[in-house]
Amino acid sequence: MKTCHILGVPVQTGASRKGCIMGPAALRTAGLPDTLRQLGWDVTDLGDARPDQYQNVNHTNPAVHHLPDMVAWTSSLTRHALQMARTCDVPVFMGGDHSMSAGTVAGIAQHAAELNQPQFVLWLDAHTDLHTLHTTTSGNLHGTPVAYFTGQTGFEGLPPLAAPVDPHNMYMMGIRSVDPEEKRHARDIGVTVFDMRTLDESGVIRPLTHFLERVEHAGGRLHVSLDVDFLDPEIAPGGGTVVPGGITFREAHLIMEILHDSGLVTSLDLAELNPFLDVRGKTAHLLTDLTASLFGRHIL
Ligand SMILES: [Mn+2]
Repeated sequence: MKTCHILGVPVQTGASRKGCIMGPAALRTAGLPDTLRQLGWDVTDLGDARPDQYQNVNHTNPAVHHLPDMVAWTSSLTRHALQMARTCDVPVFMGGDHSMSAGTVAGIAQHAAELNQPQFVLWLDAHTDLHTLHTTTSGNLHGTPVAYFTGQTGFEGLPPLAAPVDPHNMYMMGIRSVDPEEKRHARDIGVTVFDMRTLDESGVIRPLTHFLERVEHAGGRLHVSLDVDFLDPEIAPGGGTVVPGGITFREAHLIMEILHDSGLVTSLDLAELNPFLDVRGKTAHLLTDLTASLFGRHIL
């Protein structure tokens, strides 16, 4: 039986709106752990992580806020993710705002390096989250994890990375809200971005299949990071940074089923669920159902 360890990550200080702290509780209420058990997985819910000891860290960019929180969460989550990756088949991280991924991906990538396998990341999000501490104008640090875990400069105060993810192994889908600095950065470092126009024109299957072939060919490990705002706000209202024109219900399930069929996914983030903004648990249920599709349930 394949094993899955689930960790709650109640972090909300990377976002401008409070509420993501309730994300893990909402996903448990929606039945995520039991849903995976019913699919034949050996599931262990590790409970919620806590941040490490806070340290006084400042930054020259006055917009940056809650940097000590991000530092404390990143060091804690890097350690947890590494340990989970060593001890189960597929770790799942229930957020929490997307700043969580600075730590989860850092730890996951460290494990891939131990195995001498390349780490790939599929970033499913309306945003590229490619700001550094210097380029962010909002100061919301959930807009920075990709730049951090791919080893970009501009993260003074954050833990040094054991194994940065090669930007050429980063694929992004669903992107439709990008700041000019991020656009330049994505091009410069070689991240592959399938924006909504590309997906409208070609559908989701071709770019995804192309990416999965690359992962398989390289003998890579694949982390999937799913942000609520990847999805259209009509079906997923429970996020603080929703953008119209997102992925539909059918597209989202199709993506998860293709990912499952590939057998390549080795870890998962569920980010940015804000139950305070959700409508009767709709988004928590959708994330649970999408995770079920990724773990082997076929519904369409
Ligand atoms: Mn995000």
